[in-house]
Amino acid sequence: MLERTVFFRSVLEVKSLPRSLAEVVISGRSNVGKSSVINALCLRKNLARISKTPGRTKSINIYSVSKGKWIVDLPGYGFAKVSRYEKELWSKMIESYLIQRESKKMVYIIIDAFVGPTELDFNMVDWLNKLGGISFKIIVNKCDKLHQNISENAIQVRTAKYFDADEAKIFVISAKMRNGLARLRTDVVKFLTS
Ligand SMILES: Nc1nc2c(ncn2[C@@H]2O[C@H](COP(=O)(O)OP(=O)(O)OP(=O)(O)O)[C@@H](O)[C@H]2O)c(=O)[nH]1
Ligand SMILES: [Mg+2]
Repeated sequence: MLERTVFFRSVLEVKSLPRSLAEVVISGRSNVGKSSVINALCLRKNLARISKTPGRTKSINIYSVSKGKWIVDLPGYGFAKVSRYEKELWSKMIESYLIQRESKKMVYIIIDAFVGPTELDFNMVDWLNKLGGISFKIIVNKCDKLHQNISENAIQVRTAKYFDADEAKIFVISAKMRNGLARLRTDVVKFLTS
């Protein structure tokens, strides 16, 4: 189902978005691999633009899986090398998206396997928990950067503990090597078809 995904549009204003039937959201720190994960999920190379320089995805980029069924690529949070004004603009965009879009079914927060969860990731999870009513799951990306002798299961268990979350809500993947994607794909498709 995800193979036929096409770029839909890029927006700076949440208000300018039309209604949709269902949306899954990809969120995470700048450079963590949000766009790469979307490409990997959709079995594509260049659907979502991968940044050589972090902080590239400055707008909300929307990909249409089928009519009204979207994968949403949010701008990355916490990129150091932009002005405070720009940072605030991005966080406002992320927040208003998360607050306003009623058709979002799941927010996937990507964290970096090598770096581990950062304060910004914990802040995001705290914020979502406090807001309430927004379901989220965690994707641990860039697992190819870890030692081979750490099992995916161990990463899953550890990450669940960090975020005080159910292990079933953790996905351990490498967008680069295209590992661990089957379970994630099934999950995404479920939210876009139910
Ligand atoms: N080793 C490794 N590198 C990865 C993986 N996924 C993404 N990258 C690299 O990480 C960098 C950032 O990837 P993007 O997909 O552009 O990340 P992003 O989160 O969309 O970045 P912004 O849009 O700038 O916030 C690129 O150089 C990717 O090639 C992975 O699974 N393993
Ligand atoms: Mg990106």
